[in-house]
Amino acid sequence: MFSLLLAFTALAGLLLVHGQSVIVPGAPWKDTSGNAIQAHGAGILKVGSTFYWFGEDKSHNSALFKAVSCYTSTDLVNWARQNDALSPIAGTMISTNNVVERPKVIFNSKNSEYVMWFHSDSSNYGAAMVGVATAKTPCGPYTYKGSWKPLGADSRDEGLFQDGSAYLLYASDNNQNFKISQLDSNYYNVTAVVSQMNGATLEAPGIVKRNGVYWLIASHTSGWDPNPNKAFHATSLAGPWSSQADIAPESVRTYYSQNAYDLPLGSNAIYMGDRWRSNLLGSSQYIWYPLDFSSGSPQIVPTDVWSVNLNAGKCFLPRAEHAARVERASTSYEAENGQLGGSSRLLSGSAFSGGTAVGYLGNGGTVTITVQGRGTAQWVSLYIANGDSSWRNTTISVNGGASIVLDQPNTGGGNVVLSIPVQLNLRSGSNTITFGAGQSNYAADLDKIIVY
Ligand SMILES: *[C@@H]1O[C@H](CO)[C@@H](O)[C@H](O)[C@H]1NC(C)=O
Ligand SMILES: *[C@@H]1O[C@H](CO)[C@@H](O)[C@H](O)[C@H]1NC(C)=O
Ligand SMILES: [Ca+2]
Repeated sequence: MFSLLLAFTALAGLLLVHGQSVIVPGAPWKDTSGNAIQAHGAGILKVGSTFYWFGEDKSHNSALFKAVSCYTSTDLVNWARQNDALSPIAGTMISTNNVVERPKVIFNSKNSEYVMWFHSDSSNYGAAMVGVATAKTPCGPYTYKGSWKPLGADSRDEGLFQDGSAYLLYASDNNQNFKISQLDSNYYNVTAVVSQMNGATLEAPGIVKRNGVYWLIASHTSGWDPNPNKAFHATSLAGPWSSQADIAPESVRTYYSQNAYDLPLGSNAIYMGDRWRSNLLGSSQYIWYPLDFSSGSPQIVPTDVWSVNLNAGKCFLPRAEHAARVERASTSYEAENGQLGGSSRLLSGSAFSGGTAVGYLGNGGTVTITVQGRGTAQWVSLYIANGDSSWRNTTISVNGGASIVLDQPNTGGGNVVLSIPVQLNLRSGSNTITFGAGQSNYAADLDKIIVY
């Protein structure tokens, strides 16, 4: 897959953009004003050459409704916050005491109107409804039409899919049965169930159509915790749907994320997921990766730092980008080749690069890795394993300077490795990076780092 995507770069030049030029899954994403992007449970709408990103504003670190935000971009990297698309209305199902999740917007050409559907629920998720709102412009603000149970049945996580007609994709019947129902010609309601997957226990759905085949991407149900999201295919939305297939190795639990939206890109797509942080919801991160269809079944390409060429409909890997821009490749450094300090120790494991990682970091253990820098702020990905059920964190000090603290998710096992990005100011030439100094808690085990 990597070689395939690398081959793309030979076909088209890279477009340089101002501001950010790369997508870094799991980093704190900022909008063009420098504020944290608050658009969880994403829905993307394209109008002309502009992308609109709708999502849940969770800056209040609560599951309760604050706003459906609207961001615009022409490159999928630099996002400008616009007015809120939907705001709370007291005394309704979209009050600040209720839940509004997974907003999705499609355009209804008959009425020249944008129609937003969302998961509308009570604070204990007992109401299980859809909500609908409309506007004449993409960001609205939208006028709320109401919330109800489609065809009288539950609807929790949902998505929309447009294919001539429009369809609601939703977890129904207490999240047991997954349904696809057709919308009426106004997109104000559903008319009939066209497909029902009994006992599928699916959430967080999106559909991408490729060469006449519908690919449904969805997670299973594990609350805010990640699980291995799956793909199903069919040649009709009415099914029959295939059995489930992996879009990533099961052990990494979709790289600690849950599907929110799947955006077609050329002959592939972009997987757009959420890395939920249940005890700090506003700090939940965005996990967007290339979704490669070339093997015949969509596979996430777990790329630490990447960019998109919309004109060519391609994703770029950093190595290719660097080759094109600065003729420099990313460099990988094994933690076990660093200088161990204090009580840190080498750990063996088949999941680790080189069969070895450094453990017992923090709480008196450190490792110092010497890397080459370019004299600028550079993305560095830490490949970590954290078998706890909770997050850890590590201190990071560059060239003996003040430490920063980087949060480290639980990775789903002591032998499961995930990469976590951090931006560090490196000087030109040799730098030391020390992990785990001055912290009394244990950091995750460190397998290697990649400097981009
Ligand atoms: C949606 O359609 C159903 C079934 O036709 C109907 O019972 C219900 O009243 C409609 N809801 C709205 C809000 O229009
Ligand atoms: C790092 O993790 C420890 C242990 O979980 C926690 O007590 C501490 O508050 C965390 N530090 C930061 C800065 O988040
Ligand atoms: Ca290693």
